[in-house]
Amino acid sequence: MPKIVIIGAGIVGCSLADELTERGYCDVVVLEKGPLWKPGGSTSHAPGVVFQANGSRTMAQFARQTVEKLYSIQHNGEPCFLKVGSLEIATTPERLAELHRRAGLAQSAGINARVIPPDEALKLHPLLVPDKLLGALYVPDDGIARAILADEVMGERAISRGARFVSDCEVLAIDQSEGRVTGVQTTQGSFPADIIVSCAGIWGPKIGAMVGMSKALQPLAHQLCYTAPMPELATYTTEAELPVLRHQGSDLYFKQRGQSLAVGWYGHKPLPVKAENILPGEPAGLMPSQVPFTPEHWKGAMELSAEVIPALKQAEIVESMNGLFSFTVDNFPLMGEWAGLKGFWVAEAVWVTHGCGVARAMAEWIVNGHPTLAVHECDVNRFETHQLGALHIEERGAQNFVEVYDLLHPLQPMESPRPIRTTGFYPRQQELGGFFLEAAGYERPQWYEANAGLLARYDCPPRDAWSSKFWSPIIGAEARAVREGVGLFDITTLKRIEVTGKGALEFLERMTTGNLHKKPGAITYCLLLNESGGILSDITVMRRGERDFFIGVNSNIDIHYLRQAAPDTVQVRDITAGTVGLGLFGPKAREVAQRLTPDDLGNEALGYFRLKSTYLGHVPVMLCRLSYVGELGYEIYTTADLALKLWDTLWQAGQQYGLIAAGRGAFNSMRLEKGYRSYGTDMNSEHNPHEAGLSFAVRKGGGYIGAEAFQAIDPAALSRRLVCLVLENPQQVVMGKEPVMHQGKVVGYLTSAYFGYTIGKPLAYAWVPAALSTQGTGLTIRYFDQDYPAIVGQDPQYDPQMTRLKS
Ligand code: FAD
Ligand code: THG
Repeated sequence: MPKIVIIGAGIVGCSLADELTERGYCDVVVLEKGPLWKPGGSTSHAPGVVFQANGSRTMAQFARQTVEKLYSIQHNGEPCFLKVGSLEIATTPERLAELHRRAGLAQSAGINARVIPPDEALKLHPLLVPDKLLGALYVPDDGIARAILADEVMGERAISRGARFVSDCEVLAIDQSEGRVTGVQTTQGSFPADIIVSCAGIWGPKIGAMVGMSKALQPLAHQLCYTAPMPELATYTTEAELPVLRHQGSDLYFKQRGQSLAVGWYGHKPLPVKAENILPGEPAGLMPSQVPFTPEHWKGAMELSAEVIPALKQAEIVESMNGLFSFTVDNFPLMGEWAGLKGFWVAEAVWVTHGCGVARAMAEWIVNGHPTLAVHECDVNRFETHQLGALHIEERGAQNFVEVYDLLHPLQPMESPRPIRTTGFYPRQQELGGFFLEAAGYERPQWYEANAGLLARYDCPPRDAWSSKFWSPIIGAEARAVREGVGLFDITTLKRIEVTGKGALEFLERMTTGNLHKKPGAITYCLLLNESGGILSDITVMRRGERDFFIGVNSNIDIHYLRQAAPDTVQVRDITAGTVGLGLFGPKAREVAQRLTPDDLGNEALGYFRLKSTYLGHVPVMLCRLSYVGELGYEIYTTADLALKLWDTLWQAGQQYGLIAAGRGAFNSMRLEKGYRSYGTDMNSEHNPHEAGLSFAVRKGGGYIGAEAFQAIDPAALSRRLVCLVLENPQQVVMGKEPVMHQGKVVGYLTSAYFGYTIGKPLAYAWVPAALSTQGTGLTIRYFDQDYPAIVGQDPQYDPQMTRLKS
């Protein structure tokens, strides 16, 4: 059994000790620099307000598990969770619409949530202003976590199973040898460890620095005040009965504490603090995770509060704090084993709300090799290098603080700092009027204004105001023009690696489901599975030479996953930034490319899923005959220095064929029509290849990770499936993630959604129960407060015979 050291006894550390010892991993020591059970971290003063609704299914599940766990454990006979419910209130029509959208997100994650009228909200919370409310989002199972008490209960339970908690013990250094952790040095001597889990919250960057790890986590101060007992609350005798409240429109939240109210405020400017400057108890009386209250930043909070809770006009503030907690560059926590040091794990930037769920996933990960829930959004190894710079972490962290309650469109990019990464095609894309969104830090055109003229040829149905954001009808025109002619797509953001060296083939055959024993020049679409047969990624493996593979992967997580498993003779190299890619797709793609090379590009010479190294004009390229948009054509790769030359070469050759530059919008629409899954959106580690419709990508026989589990699955007895839904009304466009209903009940949720411009209908992929997955089944999609009818359709909708691709 491994020796495990947990750093920090906040909600995450205590819950993790509980979950590990429950699974029989009892050689656990929790080191805490403060006193138990109120050591002075963020958990020690958090009001513990829990709202489960979240745009991420995984985060919502973490919250649901936290509520269930805290509600089930008792401190002196009382549950550690007060299920008082929550209300998010709307005072504007825009916010009311947003609450409908949030209700949908919550429902699709299995959380009981509904929008209620003002009178119902007033009954639940009589202090609310009667005349300004338009409605509220009500989640009956939300409430208040009694986090410190829960820490004690979970900690004592872990101790009863053999864990040790050492208080007043500060970790000062991490010991390592040959790329593995071996233990920690503390103010109370050294502790050996095979596994160290840093649950240090806002001090996470400081612990990271001990091993040379930069953590994308920014501590920020946040203001919270408590009122004196209020006469309006005089009749309440328990800790809390009123639902917790959010008034996002004014950056406020509220909870009851007996006869007082707590008022939390995000309306002030961001107040970042450096982790290394967070010192214990300075000035005296403050917890280490607090900095002195700054009344100038509180200005306006009470006036805005009184607009929705009039009783607060007279209320006196008796306790006030600037409390520190963590923000990250993308709002997700940091979880998992850091790729830079074996045995060094992290569980940080976690709210109380998600604490127990995160801890459970961490324990499963450590004990079983992978968690039950999909954690790719939270993986500590997900970041691009540029995201790990101090300036970036501070700027994006601060921006996420500002936007914490903002009404954000799912496609909305941050405005600053941008641009960060640009491909060599950027100047040309700007000349063509590219409308850019950000992808992995790269500027990536969504469409090109230069194609506006195509609208005369291709009409495009109108959309509602929400789905029209970050969208243009030009997207539709581009998609159709590519299907009829040829388009140029920038596919540089697709991650690329090289796997080379002695044993590369055997290594990849173990790691992937592909049959890779093919002659150089072959391309194979295959999967990475975990031991339980869950999908970790879908990739394309291009065999360039006997021991030379070029692989298109989905994320940095894939790269670290392959690298950590590679034997010493096999090199895994990320070549994304050093190379660029263009997709030349459409029925005329071959004619364009053929003008640029004397090599025969005919179907016999360079068939579907084959690659060729050649020159297009002056530019050395790798031509790969595959297409995520489902048309004849090539992915074309070259080195970054030749980007502009490649673009210009293709552009010139394409003019007589009507070549257009096409953006990501058209790309997505075409991908969805062709039914190609997008990892992380359509499927993830919670799904097996049969359910996801990807069993064709798994080779017969075994020898790959996950084979036993995969072979044990009965494809005739699946409980759910990924299906293609077709909406009949062309004006009913949805965005993805909405709940799917059947006979008034939520039965599933959408993954990707887009308008299919060639088939002329909106499309959406969705996870639904197997019993509702047969073609022709009628379902409804809840979009804001509307029900849109949809039918399970053929998958894929476009070119199921593959005639376009293979000709
Ligand atoms: P912590 O509770 O900070 O625990 C980390 C522990 O690590 C600390 O006890 C620390 O002493 C210890 N440690 C650090 N370095 C070392 C070292 N070198 N050696 C030994 N020990 C070390 N979240 C919600 O979900 N709902 C809310 O309503 C809410 N409100 C909040 C209001 C305020 C004012 C603040 C500041 C935060 C709020 N949060 C809320 C956020 C929440 O409090 C935190 O995200 C959460 O408590 C973090 O838990 P943790 O276990 O990761 O960290
Ligand atoms: N291009 C490359 N690599 C990639 C992607 C890509 N890796 C990550 C991601 N995208 C993988 N996704 C897909 C999805 C489908 C296909 C390729 C990559 C594809 N599928 C064929 C099909 O299902 O019809 C496979 C046919 C076959 O196996 O013969 O083309 O966009 N380089």
